[in-house]
Amino acid sequence: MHTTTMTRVTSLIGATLLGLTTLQASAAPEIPPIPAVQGDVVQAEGDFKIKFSIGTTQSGAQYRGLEYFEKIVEQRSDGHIQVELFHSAQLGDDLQAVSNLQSGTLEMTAPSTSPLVGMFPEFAVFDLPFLFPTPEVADKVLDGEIGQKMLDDASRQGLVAIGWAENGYRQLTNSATPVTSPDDLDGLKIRTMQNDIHLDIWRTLGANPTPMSFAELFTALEQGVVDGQENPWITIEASKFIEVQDYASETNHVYTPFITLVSERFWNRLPAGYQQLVRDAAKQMGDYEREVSRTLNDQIKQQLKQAGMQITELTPEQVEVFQEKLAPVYDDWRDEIGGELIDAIRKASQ
Ligand code: TK8
Repeated sequence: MHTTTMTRVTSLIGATLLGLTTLQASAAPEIPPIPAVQGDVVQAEGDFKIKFSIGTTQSGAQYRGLEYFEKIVEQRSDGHIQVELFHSAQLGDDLQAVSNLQSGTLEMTAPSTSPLVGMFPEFAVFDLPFLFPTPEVADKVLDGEIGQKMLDDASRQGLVAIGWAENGYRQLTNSATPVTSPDDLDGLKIRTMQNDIHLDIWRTLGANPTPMSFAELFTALEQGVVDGQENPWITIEASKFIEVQDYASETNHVYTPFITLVSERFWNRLPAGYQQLVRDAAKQMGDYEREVSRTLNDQIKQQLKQAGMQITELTPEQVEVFQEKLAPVYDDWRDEIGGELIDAIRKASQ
């Protein structure tokens, strides 16, 4: 192999190793410990097994939440309910896992709401850009009447919706260029979730969006099928996107929740006491997962920087340029989503 290529390859390997070791070497993120189990043992008939599968990896905040859920349910059922956890789409990506719940081959999953908009159009409101100014506003909406009504409405089509958790604020990464304004997106191939509003967002910004399952994303980035993607810092880190993405921009352009779903077939077999236990555990899981997600968010961003990812923190003026360019997305979708729901959520941030 030609000497220059040799030196380039060795320096590349060196850099990557350096980056990873820096990531590993830099102070491990302070993850809030899994809390103690609250509440008494629930007496009920029968023994049950819950397979709970998610699409994100084992080192993300979501999986920590599942570990807490497992602890609560196994302890408070005195072992009569056993929970088995699966991550990294081992039992299917978001859409496949949902269909496995409907067919009864899987008991629980917690997908992002965005890929489910085809089944539950009301979820599209979460995909509107810059709708939730803070995580606290998101909590107020999700833990309030709006969130409860959405869970009730989504308890159909063979599913029971029992809680919310946090995927988080999405950030843009890519392998081609630093992005400080929509102009820098011209022609960039961006992977989006399988969701028409996200496609609309990135087309409106001037990029070339492609809808794709999360399970295929790392390989698509590695092979250059797409140049970039957008996800919260924790998912960017936990999915090792730093290995295939050099640049990131802190856009915070959409807040994505996770929704906790149970197979209706399984739910109907559970005695009432255990249904309430699973519902309580899902609530506690969601609260803890949010805490982990918010504690880690900035720490992970700093870690990615130290590991060599070139992160652009947009100024408020630069964010405004994105917001103005995306205003038409609200006009495009207001009728379909319902102006009332959008206004109610906007009111929640006042
Ligand atoms: C994981 C996905 C992921 C989502 C995406 O299954 O697809 O980019 O952000 O978290 O739900």
